[in-house]
Amino acid sequence: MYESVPHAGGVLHNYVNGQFVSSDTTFANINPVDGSEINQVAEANADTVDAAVTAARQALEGDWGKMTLEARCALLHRVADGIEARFDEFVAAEMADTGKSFEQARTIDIPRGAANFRIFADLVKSQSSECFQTPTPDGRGALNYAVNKPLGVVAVIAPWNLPLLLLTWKLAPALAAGNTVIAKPSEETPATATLLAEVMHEVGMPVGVFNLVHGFGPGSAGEFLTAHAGVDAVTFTGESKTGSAIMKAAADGVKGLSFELGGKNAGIIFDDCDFDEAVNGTARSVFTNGGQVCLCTERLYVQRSIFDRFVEALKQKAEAINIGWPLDENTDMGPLISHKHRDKVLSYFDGAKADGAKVITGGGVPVFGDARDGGAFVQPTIFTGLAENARIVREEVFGPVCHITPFDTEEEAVALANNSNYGLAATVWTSNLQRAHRVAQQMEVGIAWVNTWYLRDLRTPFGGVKLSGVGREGGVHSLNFYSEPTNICIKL
Ligand code: NAD
Ligand code: 6OD
Repeated sequence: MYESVPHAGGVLHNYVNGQFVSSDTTFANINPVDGSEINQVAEANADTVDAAVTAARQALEGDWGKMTLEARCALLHRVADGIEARFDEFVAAEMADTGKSFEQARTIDIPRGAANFRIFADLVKSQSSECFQTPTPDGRGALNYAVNKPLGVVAVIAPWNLPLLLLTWKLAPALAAGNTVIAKPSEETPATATLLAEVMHEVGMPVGVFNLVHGFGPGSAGEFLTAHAGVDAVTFTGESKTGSAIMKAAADGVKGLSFELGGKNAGIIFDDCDFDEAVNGTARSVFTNGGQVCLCTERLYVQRSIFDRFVEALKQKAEAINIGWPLDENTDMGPLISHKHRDKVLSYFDGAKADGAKVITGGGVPVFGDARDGGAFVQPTIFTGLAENARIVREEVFGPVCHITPFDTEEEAVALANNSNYGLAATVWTSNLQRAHRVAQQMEVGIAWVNTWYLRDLRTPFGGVKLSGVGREGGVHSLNFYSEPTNICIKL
């Protein structure tokens, strides 16, 4: 498997001003399945980041700024073609960096990487602008309309859980709207972003339009970027506390910000639901990608009349999950992203037990008796019995775990679900149509699913309230964020 991973044993470079550039400092890229080193990564220093910002600024004023919308969109479709042409390499790289299953990388992560370019290349062609006929005292009137211009140089900072999907989710609309970008993937998952730089190069993206810098957050490429005076806007996906640090760094330049942050998402299961669908859907919403999706459900509220039956059914689902090698076609769940993250998740498990939780299943580390014992695996885990102020019920764990609490009335369920500092997503399971609308509309979140989870239409608004984010992306919301409308007022 490792022989087929692009750049295995080599060095992943930064991509600045149309060239792959190395660095005096490198760091190791580790495969979380067995703890082995995949390759080294060139860490961008402040000068490299500065060169990337300069290149991006120059590109705005060069060929890219002069390119027609049609030509820009055609180029973005060629980027999607380029990802698809090297599909197997992208899949192998994503699996090696994250340990996620072949099935997930093949059906979700990499296809969405290509789809993000296609949808925004198409949507931007129908981006509209406002137009008003304005009365004036002399009766002649005025015509007000707006033209959309790019924001300028945009920093795109991405997390490790869905590396290509989440990087391109912001990169594609930024480019479609005519901006130039500096992308910084997570230090944990540098590989598919590097392959993307190769694709950009191969399809002839004008020099400086797309730049890639590798590194960490504080004191490294992330901080150099967010504090750089030449960056006009920062679009970020990651932890809420990182969002707060970026907001402070970006304050001096009064930069535009779009944040998709953490979640502590609730699932409400009413006793009138389709029981099997609710169990299957909830298992998916808790354990997909090892629980490392910001939209995953970590708090479950189940109506008391079906509580014991539901807990038992979800336990059986959790225990049937195959944990293992990414390439094994039977694998449902891989390791967590790193040993450091596993330590954090396990500390939440220990805290829950110390707080008196009942362990329904899991709560520890699986033992394989092979090289996977060097990996960052944890067991799918379910707890019950804790009060709502317990740490594991309040804080985002970002692992394959949920806590289940019974409720009696609809009002109680709504209050419990909304009792959170976060507000990203909620899931409601019910067969009662009126209740579905009533409850979904009361959820204090950016997205509420009813009888499904993570069903996406990329044109819809996506984001969070409270600690879960600032602004909305998706469809026209993305294009609006990455555009600067200028109002033209013409006296008639
Ligand atoms: P993270 O915040 O640790 O890191 C995200 C990115 O920010 C990385 O590229 C990192 O290097 C960079 N970074 C870290 N500190 C920085 C700083 N001070 N300045 C500039 N850049 C900095 O997040 P993570 O651990 O990679 O991802 C997991 C988190 O992301 C979870 O909290 C999850 O909920 C959240 N997330 C949210 C969404 C969403 O759409 N709302 C999607 C995916 C992940
Ligand atoms: O599907 C998406 O567009 C998206 N932004 C998903 C976020 C997942 C969080 O981990």
